[in-house]
Amino acid sequence: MLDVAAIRRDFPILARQVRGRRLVYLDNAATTQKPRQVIEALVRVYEQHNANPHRGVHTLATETTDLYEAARAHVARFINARRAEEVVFTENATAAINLVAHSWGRATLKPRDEVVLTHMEHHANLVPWQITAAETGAVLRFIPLLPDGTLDMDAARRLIGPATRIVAVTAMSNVLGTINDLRPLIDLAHEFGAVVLVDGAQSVPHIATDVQALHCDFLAFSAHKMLGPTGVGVLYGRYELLDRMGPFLAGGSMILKVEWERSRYNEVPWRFEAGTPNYADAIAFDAALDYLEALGMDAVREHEVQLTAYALGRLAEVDGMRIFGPPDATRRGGVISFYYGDIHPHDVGTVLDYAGVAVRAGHHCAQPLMQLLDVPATVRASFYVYNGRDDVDALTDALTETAKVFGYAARTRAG
Ligand code: C6P
Repeated sequence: MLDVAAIRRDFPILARQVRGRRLVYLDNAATTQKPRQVIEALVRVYEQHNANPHRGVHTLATETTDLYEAARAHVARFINARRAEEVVFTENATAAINLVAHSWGRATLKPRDEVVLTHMEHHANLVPWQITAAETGAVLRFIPLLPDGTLDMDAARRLIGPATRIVAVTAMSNVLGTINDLRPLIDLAHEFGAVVLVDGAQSVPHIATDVQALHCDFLAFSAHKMLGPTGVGVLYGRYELLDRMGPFLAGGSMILKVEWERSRYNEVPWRFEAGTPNYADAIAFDAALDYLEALGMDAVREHEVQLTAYALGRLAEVDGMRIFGPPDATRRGGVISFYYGDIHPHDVGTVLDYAGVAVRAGHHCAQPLMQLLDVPATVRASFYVYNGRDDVDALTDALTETAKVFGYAARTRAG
């Protein structure tokens, strides 16, 4: 079990108040807060080592280069990649997916080839494929959802076939919380010679990830959703695939030899890291991984399953509540989206803020999914290692207050 009280002491921001109330931060699927250890690591880079990596022979440049490459090696260990070179640092998960859509997708897709996505994808794993499909003549196909918010695997078996070239699927929905059973999908895609990109933006921060056991070809995620700094993302790619991929951005660092008319590109992964990288934040990300490893990813997951089960129970007691996603906390992550009575989610979010409770209200960058759910938006509470039952209680208490503010409206939809 996690010691939530001790963990909270590591997060300076959790000591502040919002509108005179204790900050109850339940917007972790959007971004997480940072422990002192990560903030100090970032300060240490700038106070002690700062220089441009891979560009100088002086001491500071060598130190920064070593720390930057050590962070890469740590990420590789964290997801059990075979080698550090399989880890490309990007700006965020979005940039990682765009890199694959651009560099792998544009080079390999032909007219009428099929890219299989799902109905629960974030815009980051949808729009890049729309663009690539429009450019190549490829066709997008979508695995639909069952009423409980899980993937329709029978439909998936019908959709994935000889025309499938790429399957791009989220490991965990940022709206429904659904954790997808990826291995059968990946095996199916591989039977037909397709490559599989897993969007791990919501899963890698919360569930131990082993890319070798998963057999995925690409995995994208963001440091800022796992206690790390903003501005750092990761693209994991199987080395053989990355090695066959051309660059996306071009300029310094990604080259071996430049002539006036042509250039020879650098080795993987530096081929994909044009320009000065965000080395300071990548180095601080290393400290975030240390922090998570010290807690233990299995303990993180167990904590969230228990907290989510508790929250699902408490929210179900609230009159007029419509909760989306699988009812079983073991089938989902710590993300709970709901629609409360007839009150617009933005209004709910605003009233909750007056109680110090931070949730996200909106379409969560999943507009087509909102249409499927037949709502304009949802309220979403999402948990992490520093959340406890007291946070869930604060949420449900504040929801009761919200019903009072909006009076009878909260009951109409339920009735
Ligand atoms: N979802 C949310 O509030 P970036 O923004 O690149 O770090 O992550 C993109 C992304 C990709 N896939 C999934 C499943 C995601 O949830 C996200 C980010 C945040 O739900 C911000 S929109």
